Amino acid sequence: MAEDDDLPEDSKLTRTKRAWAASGKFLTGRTGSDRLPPGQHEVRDWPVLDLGSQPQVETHAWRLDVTGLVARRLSLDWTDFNALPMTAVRSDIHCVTTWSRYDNDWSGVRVRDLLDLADPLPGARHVMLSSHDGYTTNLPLEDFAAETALLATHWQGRPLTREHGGPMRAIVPHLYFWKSAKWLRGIELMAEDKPGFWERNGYHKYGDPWREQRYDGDA
Ligand SMILES: Nc1nc2c(c(=O)[nH]1)N[C@H]1C(S)=C(S)[C@@H](COP(=O)(O)O)O[C@H]1N2
Ligand SMILES: [Mo]
Repeated sequence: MAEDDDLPEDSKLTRTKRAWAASGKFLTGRTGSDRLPPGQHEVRDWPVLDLGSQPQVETHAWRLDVTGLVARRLSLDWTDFNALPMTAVRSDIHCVTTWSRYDNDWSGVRVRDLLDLADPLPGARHVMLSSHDGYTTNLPLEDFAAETALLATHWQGRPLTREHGGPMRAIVPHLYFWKSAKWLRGIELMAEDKPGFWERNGYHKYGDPWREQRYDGDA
């Protein structure tokens, strides 16, 4: 797995998005509709956004590790993972770059079901997700364990494509989409919060689209 040092903190994309965060671009302060959070617009296609590398993760070499504050550390291979109960969830995507996409039919393993196996210790409050491209993102354990949060392998009935994070990605639909790590490799449970990639580059540590928490410092 790539270390944080290998990440393109100085790529054009990162510099541009850091500048948006610094200037508050896209912040409207308007209220959204019942379904569309403030400052968002609906799209029908599905844009691809990442740091520019789309790792090819072969299922024979695939692993998912659950580490940190757990009673039982897990290291699952693809066969172990696919033996877990599968769940289907329909949800909307809200990306911080202002597009939203309705009615995505995901299937995969409910995050909660996996966490139950690992048995989080009482002090576990936050998680850090890390991916095969070196990407990281943080969120509260409670949000990651939400009823609708999934470790998704399928979208609209078909296996997730590589560009969208296949063979497996996180989906946490109630937060901005940057929290939904593609090509997920590891889940670390932690006592204290710690910023991931975009959270170190000007983005909000929580990222609730309904409160328009785009950038670090937004209420
Ligand atoms: N591993 C990884 N996951 C990632 C990213 C990334 O660069 N690497 N980008 C995030 C961002 S900013 C967004 S908006 C969504 C985009 O997912 P999509 O390309 O399937 O639309 O993935 C998120 N998860
Ligand atoms: Mo994003």
